[in-house]
Amino acid sequence: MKKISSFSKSFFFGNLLEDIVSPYPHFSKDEKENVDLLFESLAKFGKEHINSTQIDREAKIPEKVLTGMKELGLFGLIIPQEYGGFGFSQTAYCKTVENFVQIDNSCAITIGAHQSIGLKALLLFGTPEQKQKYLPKLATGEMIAAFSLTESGAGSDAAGIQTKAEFSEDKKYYILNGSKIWTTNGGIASFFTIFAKTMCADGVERVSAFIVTRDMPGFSTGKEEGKLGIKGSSTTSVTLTNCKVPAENVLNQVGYGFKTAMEVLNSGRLGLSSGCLGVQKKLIQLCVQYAQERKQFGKSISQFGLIQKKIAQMMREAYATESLVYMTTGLVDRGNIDYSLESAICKVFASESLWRTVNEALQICAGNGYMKDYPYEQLLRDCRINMIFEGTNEILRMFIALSGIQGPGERLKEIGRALKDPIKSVGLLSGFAVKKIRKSLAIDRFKSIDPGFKDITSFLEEYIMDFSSRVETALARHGKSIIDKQFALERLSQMAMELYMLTCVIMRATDAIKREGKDKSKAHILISKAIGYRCLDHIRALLKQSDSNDDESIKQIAAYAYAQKGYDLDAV
Ligand code: MYA
Repeated sequence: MKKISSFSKSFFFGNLLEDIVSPYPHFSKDEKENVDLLFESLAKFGKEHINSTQIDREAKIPEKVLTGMKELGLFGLIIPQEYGGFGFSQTAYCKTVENFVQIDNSCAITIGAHQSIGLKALLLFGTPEQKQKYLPKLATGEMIAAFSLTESGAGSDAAGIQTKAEFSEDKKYYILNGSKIWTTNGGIASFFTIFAKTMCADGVERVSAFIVTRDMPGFSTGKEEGKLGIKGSSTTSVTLTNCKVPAENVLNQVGYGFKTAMEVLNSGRLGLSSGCLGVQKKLIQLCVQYAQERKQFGKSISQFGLIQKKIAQMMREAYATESLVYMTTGLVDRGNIDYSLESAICKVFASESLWRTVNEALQICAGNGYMKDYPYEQLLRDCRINMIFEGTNEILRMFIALSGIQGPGERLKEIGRALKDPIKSVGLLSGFAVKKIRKSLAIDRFKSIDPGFKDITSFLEEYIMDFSSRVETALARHGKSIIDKQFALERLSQMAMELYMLTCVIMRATDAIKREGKDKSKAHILISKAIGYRCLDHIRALLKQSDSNDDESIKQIAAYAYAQKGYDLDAV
């Protein structure tokens, strides 16, 4: 079945597919009750058994904590009930991750890597036999799962992996050779989703995905890596030396491994984003308490404008992240919607807003924030990785822009071809011309947003059009070489991010007003408007930079540093 197109990709054409994002999604009542019940047990378990400082110091999750997590069912959150899991939706899963990170990041990463990515390909693409064989054990945590894609020479360039899988002569096995690095859960997992290149029937090498278990001959994992943060989570290399993997352990079809990995990461990035949101909420709570208790110059520091500014910023960041994340998990739960771009947006936005938040939190607590007696320095170390793993934010920015412009690019190519043969293509060209004229006369308008946001939406609607015309200009200017124009792509992806974020924020605030009335939604209105005005300023600046920027000087400065092998301009 053809997927419903992506809401954010439609911006690149100047279209507003409002029906996809309206109304703002919600939990079902039953699921909310289940999630709330789990939170209660989770909070109690965390209080009694999880010592986050100790986990960080010893760089290990104690065995009894892992056992407790298994008993609570945390390894089976997304596994269907028929296989012994909770069968949570994407929204319920993300809400659980959001809560669990507030207890400990390493523990949350462990269940996150298990479900967001470790067993996700099995869930999405496994055969009934594969599911029957592994899911019950994965649901109880008897088997822990890991996802092994990255290699020393293939990080962001995931398609560049060198691990090979050769079909055995008797056609019963694939023989895997190669090594993977930085596999989360590597040291504790016994179920691995491993990606390797296979020769396909047409003589072309392509990536395939395999279920590999620890007991297979030729499989081994390396020592635990020492890390900056999330120290309790396990990270190791994986080595495959003539590792015999039964032919029936191929996940999805042979040669479809790259797409499989990308689909897994699309949903994995949402788990990570909800984790970032959870830490933001925890930091706000800690900082508000600290600021209200700490006295300087005879009064509570919470009364100082510069502290209020930081707290307000943290509130805006959390509200924006939350609106983005749960809009997007709602898209996943509706099914059959392309959300690849939206999940990348969530990951980039959530990890960067958490980074800004943890930085400000440490600053509010100043000297205390820097000390190990307080939780901030550990949280700062723990959350740095979010901008790196599951796709660096840089590569995801390129992905957002390039996959967005693919549509308009193909459309322009089509128009270009049609112009060469205008007589035959009269239908296409007149359709295009009509659309262009229609667009210049009437831009798509939001229909379901509360009228109180008119001052924001009228600009937003205009900027969606301006954005699409910048896309067209960039494509016309650079053609195919747009792929290498990273400054231009970064601006386009940032604009797409801001447009989607602002849409999610006002949809959510509108929903609050509809459900609770204006009086009870004052906080929603206040925060969403504050986000809106800032966001419009950012978009305005980005539109301006599309025409006038310092791209050339950036390139020249970098070239100078490369030529001098560093900084050679001593002042004295
Ligand atoms: S796991 C490792 C993470 N690694 C990455 O994320 C790798 C990043 N690289 C990439 O994603 C790809 O290589 C990129 C494409 C995007 C650069 N959905 O020619 P292409 C299709 C659907 O663009 P490339 C880790 O870190 C595309 O349309 N399809 O490919 C674990 C095309 O199809 P077609 C997609 O230039 C951390 C084809 O693929 C997507 O080579 C543990 C080729 O595309 C997509 N997204 O590279 C985390 N992308 O041929 C634990 C591409 O049909 C977290 N395609 O046109 C736990 C969380 C919980 C706690 C949180 C606590 C805070």
